[in-house]
Amino acid sequence: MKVALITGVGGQDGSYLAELLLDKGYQVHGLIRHSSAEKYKSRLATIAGVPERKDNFVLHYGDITDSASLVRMLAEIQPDEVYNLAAQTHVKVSFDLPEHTMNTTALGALHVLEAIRTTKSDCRFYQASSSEIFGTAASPQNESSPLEPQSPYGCAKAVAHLLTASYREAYGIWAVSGIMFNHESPRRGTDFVTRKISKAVAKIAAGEQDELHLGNLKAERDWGFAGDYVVAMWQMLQTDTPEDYVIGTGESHSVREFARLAFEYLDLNYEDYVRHDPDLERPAEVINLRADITKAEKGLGWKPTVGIEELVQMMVDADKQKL
Ligand code: F7E
Repeated sequence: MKVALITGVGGQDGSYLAELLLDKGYQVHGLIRHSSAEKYKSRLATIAGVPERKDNFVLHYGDITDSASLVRMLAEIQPDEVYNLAAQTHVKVSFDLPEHTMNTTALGALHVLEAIRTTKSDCRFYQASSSEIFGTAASPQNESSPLEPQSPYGCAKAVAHLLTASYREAYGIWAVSGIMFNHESPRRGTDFVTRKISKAVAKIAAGEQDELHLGNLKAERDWGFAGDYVVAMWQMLQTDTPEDYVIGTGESHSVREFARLAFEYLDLNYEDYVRHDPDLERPAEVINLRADITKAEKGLGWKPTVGIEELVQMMVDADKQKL
């Protein structure tokens, strides 16, 4: 039985990845911060409620800012695969909490890499890298695009990305970065724009909310379905040689367009409800991110299965049901 360790297992990606690996017959160990445990119980409910999954799933309280606990855990679990998904992942929050973001998102990755090195683990390591490392680089962005991050979060992810490559070169650790463009789902946190929109649309349609306040409506993102992206994470660790891959859909859409599609799905006109709020804008914005996934298509045989309209509808339907 293969053994995997997932940091950030209580997050959107962590919960989808844990399900995928459990269904493939892995024993999965998940690292979760004590303070997150209650909050993320609902995301892990699809594991707790299924005996075949639950029996092979072990939750550990821990933190990627605590390197000693990571060393102890690696020595004890002896995983075949380590997926580092834990981080402070909100870009706007990173402007308010730059040091915390660096400590978790950049140094957290370093702690995991150091733990692998010092325990002489021969595990394969996946680093959750992000399209935010490209920032203002011309789109479509691929594995060779320059790193031009525009936020403390983007900078922290760039450090983690470069450290992963450095540990691969310097110490021969089997380590890769998956450069993931935005990926969403009904499990997305409500402070990210897609879920903020889908939740608001459901509430407005039910007469429980009057307006939706948004920041930059012109920014364009490449939005895919998180369930597809965790498949790519796993595939990256099954290849013959450790290599980084860009993962996205190859299409970008503006925030305005996402909102329009979500409102239209419930026969509403977004212009009647969306209000621009400059306080929700960021000190620096990334205007267009669009993935060039040629390498992933060829090297992994990976393709997204959910388009923008299906994604919007899936999220609005889920929020309607939750109401
Ligand atoms: O913003 C604009 C905002 O916060 C998307 C994270 O998973 O993907 C995510 O980062 C766009 C931006 O995601 C609001 O200015 C307008 O242009 O949903 P978001 P993000 O910043 O793209 C990358 C790949 C990651 O790695 C990150 O961890 O939407 N926007 N109005 C707004 N954004 C938010 N959150 N809230 C608004 O009211």
